[in-house]
Amino acid sequence: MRTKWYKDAVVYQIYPRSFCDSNGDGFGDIQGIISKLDYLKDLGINCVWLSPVYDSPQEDNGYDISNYKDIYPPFGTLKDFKQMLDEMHKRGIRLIMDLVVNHTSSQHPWFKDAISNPNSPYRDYYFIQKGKKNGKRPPNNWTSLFTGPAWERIKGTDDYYLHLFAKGQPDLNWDNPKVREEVKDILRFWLDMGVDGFRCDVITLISKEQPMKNDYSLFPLKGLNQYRYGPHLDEYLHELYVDVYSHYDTMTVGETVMTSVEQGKKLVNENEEKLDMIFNFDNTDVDNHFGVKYFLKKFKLTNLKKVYSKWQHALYGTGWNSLFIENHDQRRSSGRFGTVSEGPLKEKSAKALAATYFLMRGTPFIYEGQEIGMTNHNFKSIDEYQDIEAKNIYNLMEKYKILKPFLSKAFRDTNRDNARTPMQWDDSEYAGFSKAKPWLKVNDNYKEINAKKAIEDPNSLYHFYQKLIKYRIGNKILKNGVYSDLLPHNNKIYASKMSSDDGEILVIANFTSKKQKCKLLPVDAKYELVLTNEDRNEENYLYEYEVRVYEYKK
Ligand code: TEU
Repeated sequence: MRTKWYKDAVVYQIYPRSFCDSNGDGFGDIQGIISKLDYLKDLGINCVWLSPVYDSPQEDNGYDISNYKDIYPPFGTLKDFKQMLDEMHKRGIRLIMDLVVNHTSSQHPWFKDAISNPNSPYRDYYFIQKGKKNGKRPPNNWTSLFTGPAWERIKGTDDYYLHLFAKGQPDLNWDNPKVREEVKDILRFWLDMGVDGFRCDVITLISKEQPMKNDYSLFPLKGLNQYRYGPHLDEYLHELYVDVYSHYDTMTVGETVMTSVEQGKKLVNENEEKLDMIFNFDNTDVDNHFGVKYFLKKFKLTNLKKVYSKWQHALYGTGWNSLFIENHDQRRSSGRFGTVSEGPLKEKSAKALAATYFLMRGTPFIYEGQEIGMTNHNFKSIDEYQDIEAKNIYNLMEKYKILKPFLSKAFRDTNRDNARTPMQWDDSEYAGFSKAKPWLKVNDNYKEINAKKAIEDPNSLYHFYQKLIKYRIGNKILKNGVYSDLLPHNNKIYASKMSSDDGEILVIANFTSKKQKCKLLPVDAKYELVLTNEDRNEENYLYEYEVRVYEYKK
């Protein structure tokens, strides 16, 4: 029986290698997470999304899995995992795992067998095809999302295998019913252990058009239109729901890169029984062109408003939204979406953004460190980077120097390592993340920005999130209300309303560093001011980055 608990959830994403190291090897681990569960409980969240901890060669930091039913040893053991799960449940915190089944690692036994033996039973678990010109050319011109060709030649043969991401991430052939049964078996393994659901990695890429053809479009990502919402996607997602999810009280949120709002509606329509929510990236694409994060575009508040209105209205009455501004693939939100990344207005602007994205219809997600205002890191050289996507882009700029003037700033500001620096717990060495030198540099600002300092400051962003979370969970107006944008064409003030039979909630925020006149501020006493980041609260005016949340209970 599925209770749809996720509609009263606030989810905290943990990137395990960067969260907390308990055994002094410079690498986060499960016992480190256990040691911080009271911190999460005090913050008020009631669900954790845990990025992959499965056994993996870690070419893509765990998004390349070699054993879906065991733990990567530096993270700990299955015993540690079960202890963590129990400790989370004791605190009323549910756990969703990262399900990465568009591809496995090339070190997975299935793949190793498939490429070593043309008659392997695992051969068609993957896309292995003859190359052209006696193997000198790949089967088609598709390119990888991590740059370069999407086909890798199998040594000593004329055959190639498909990898939409890194070479070490061969795509699974979902048209093979045996592959789908393997995935269901993996899901049941974790659900029977008590896990509460899954974040489904690039799940809209799993169905590829057959036969796969050359792509003669001008877009650099060749093949995209033959797999981004493939012919059998709906069918496969529904199959997983009927055969697995429907038998447990689960939540599923799909990472659905490059999908339209029409496709999103189909994916989360509760009557279609596929996914409960999706991460669509229209919001994080407002400051780039064509959804390519390296093609930077100036941020406009009205563009963000358009995205939120589009998705709030599209899913109202049929599905449910996810609400997020950060994750492990995105730059930090500090300094993004109209906020400022340093100076006296940094935290105040972050509070304005927090209230704006948090109080709509949907489940809010917080990425580790977002609650204390962690920022991008000023990496000094490519040697300090670790992310495979970042390194591939850097190598592309080295190979084609002409790209450098266009991509360097974008590369520095948007590379994924920005979000993966160790969690800043306190002002001790390595920010309290570890006793040893961490796998990735700690941000230089850890003495100013850390959880200990945030908790000690009653006016901190941390405490603002704590209040937001407490206000959000169980709020009927937010759960059942309909969203409306009160100032769609205003580039300075964000004003939204949630209204339902239970009442109204207004969120009105000034996204500028100057005082702004605002006639929308309610004067009727029936509107109670429930949250703000400003003491002055003047009639008809909002101070710089001032946000006010009003509630009117019917
Ligand atoms: O991300 C999918 C994906 O397309 C991103 O990596 C994208 O490149 C990023 O949003 C920046 O543009 C998922 C995981 O979240 C990511 O960490 C993995 O690297 C990727 O899939 C492959 O599993």
